Amino acid sequence: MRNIANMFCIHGEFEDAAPYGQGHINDTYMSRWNQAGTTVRYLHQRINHAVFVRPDEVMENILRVTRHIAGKLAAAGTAGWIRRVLTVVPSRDGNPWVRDAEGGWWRTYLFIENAHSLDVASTPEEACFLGASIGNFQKQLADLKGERLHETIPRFHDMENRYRRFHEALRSDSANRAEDTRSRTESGAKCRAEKAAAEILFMEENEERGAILIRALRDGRIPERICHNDTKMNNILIDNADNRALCVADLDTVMPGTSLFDLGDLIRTAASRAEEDERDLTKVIFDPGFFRALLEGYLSEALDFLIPAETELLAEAGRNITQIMALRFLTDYLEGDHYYHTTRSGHNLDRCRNQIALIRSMDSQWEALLDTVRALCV
Ligand code: ADP
Ligand code: GN1
Ligand code: MG
Repeated sequence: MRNIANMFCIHGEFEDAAPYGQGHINDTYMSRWNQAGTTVRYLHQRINHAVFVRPDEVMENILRVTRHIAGKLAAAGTAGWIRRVLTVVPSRDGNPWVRDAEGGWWRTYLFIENAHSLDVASTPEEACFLGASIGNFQKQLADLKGERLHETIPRFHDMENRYRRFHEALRSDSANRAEDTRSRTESGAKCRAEKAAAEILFMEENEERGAILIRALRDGRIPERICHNDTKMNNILIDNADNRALCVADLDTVMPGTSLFDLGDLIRTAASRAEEDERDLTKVIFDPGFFRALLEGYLSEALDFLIPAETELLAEAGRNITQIMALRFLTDYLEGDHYYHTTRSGHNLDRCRNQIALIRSMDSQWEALLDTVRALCV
């Protein structure tokens, strides 16, 4: 890490570095530097090159987006603006990345101090702040000029594409995890726990409904907007001082999409009362109070620019993005866990089961969720 970190334009004396954060995709490290007597931290990430095949384009997007937001915050005289947007630290030769000897791509950000991120919201008020930060992020980017941003992962939230890949994984069943073979084995209990037959059935039954958002986007019924595409709540930094959302991080997938993808991913994470990989499914409850608060926050920023076809789908967005995550976790499980970082056997299947439980919890209160949306969008 010392060698990598030294390739960036950082003053001072390197002290140490350690792995950092809970991300599923990149490898993240925090380093400490002695800058003439003051310890200053930086965040370094090895960009997952298997996931992001054009890291140069990822960084081009991130530079455009962060400079745009920083310019706005500074122009408005926002106090403490430097903690409200990620700042890319260039390499010593002026690039927003460096390459290591193994061909890896690295980037560095200023470390945003006195902030934290959470996997589960603790109060509706917190959910409200998170919602407002995503609405604000979309608003900040609404007037970004120039070329369309690169699609850093093509068809990322395209449910039809995700289902095609799921069916392929199912057909090949390369890790032998699809079929429930408990009747044919000695160790039936373990086998049943690790096979995915029930989850596969759920996905098949929900395929048609899952296509609602992507069809609306493709048919032009809802507008394409610049969005973040990965707004699970632990990608939002929260200020330790007042517990308000401070800065939207993890910008690799900032690209064209629909506002509903971002709202949906936040609903999925901030209105659930459990972490995404909680195995005790009795704890996986969709909380209508957190949902309402989150929407209130989001709409306080976004109601001005959303069109009716978008507001009609606000509840569906939460269900939809939860479904796409269940499907992606299941597909990765069937393929042998190549995509997401996992820390235990069956981790992706646990995540899939958790997301299905969350959908069931939403479905059991669906009419009330629609009433909430209608009440807030008048
Ligand atoms: P991944 O793509 O693997 O999810 P992230 O970019 O989300 O990686 O980073 C991992 C975690 O590190 C985030 O969830 C966030 O809590 C924290 N983080 C990210 N960027 C910064 C930053 N500039 N300063 C402080 N913490 C950060
Ligand atoms: C990944 O990078 P991270 O951990 O914030 C994934 C998201 C999923 C999320 C599920 C680029 O997000 O799409 O929603 O895991 N990011 C990518 O936890 O695939
Ligand atoms: Mg992340």
